[in-house]
Amino acid sequence: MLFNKLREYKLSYEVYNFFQRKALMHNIPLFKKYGIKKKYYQSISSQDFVRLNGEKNKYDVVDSREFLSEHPKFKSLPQSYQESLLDWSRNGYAILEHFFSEEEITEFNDEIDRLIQSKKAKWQYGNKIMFAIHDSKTLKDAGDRGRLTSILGMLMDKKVNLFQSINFLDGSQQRTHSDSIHMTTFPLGNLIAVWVALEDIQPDSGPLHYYPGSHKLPYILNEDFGNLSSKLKLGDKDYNDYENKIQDVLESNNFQKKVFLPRKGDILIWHANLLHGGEIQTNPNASRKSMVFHYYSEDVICYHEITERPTLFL
Ligand SMILES: O=C(O)CCC(=O)C(=O)O
Repeated sequence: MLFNKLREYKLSYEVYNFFQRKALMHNIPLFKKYGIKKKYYQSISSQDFVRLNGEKNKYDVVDSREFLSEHPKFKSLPQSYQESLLDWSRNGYAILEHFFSEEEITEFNDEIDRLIQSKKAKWQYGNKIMFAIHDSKTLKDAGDRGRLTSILGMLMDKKVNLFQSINFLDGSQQRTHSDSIHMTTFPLGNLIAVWVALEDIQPDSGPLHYYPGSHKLPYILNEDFGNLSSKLKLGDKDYNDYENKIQDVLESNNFQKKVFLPRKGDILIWHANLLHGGEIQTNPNASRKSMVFHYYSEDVICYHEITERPTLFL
């Protein structure tokens, strides 16, 4: 209780961050580039960028259907991948079927079992294994596969770096959100995510859902749900208030929800601002083995809007 109270004060993590210079130094040249008067360990939020105009990503400006095929990587991809990727600008997601082979998926699942059995798996937020890539070369290599990062780099039109992984054995049942409230960048939009099906996904297991086209909505950041902080203290809203705001946004727009029911080895790539979440798991016995990778683009300020912390690259 007291610990949670302390966490509301920026100083609590600024002191910790002071000793994490190496993990935070990525922001230092970018603060300089954008004229942000901050130390590497200080809190940072969208409020620090209000007077700046961040460049938009290429395919948020021009249509991938017109220009993506000019990319040297594009022609080497299977026809079905090309079709899905061409709609990146319009949809904010792409589905690549059979991306990982049966053997690769078995290797990933065995590795996760091993992490769980050896108690190396870091369970957080209920049922999520966070950052398994820090404990497993196999899983890190899975997210770092050149044939994957080259596609992500093509969509972002810049190099991307794997930042985080999440492993699930069952559904997250997480309400609809955009990743940009958790992993935020300046300029906005420099995050990209991949969802990997580690088994055939059943409708009653709490599959991933997403709203095609919703990435074009304005980004919902702290100010948009009244969560402004003061010099010393974080805003007084909680994550539930953010989720309610997203629900309001969805209710006042007309996006059609889609539910992802992939086969083992299929992947879904999504845009930094695509609204998505986990369906309710209606079968309590169903598993939903899956893995998410989040990547930041190179040379952008990386932080966490909801907690106003700069991102630690550990
Ligand atoms: O897999 C899910 O149910 C949700 C995953 C998600 O929202 C995320 O990783 O950002």
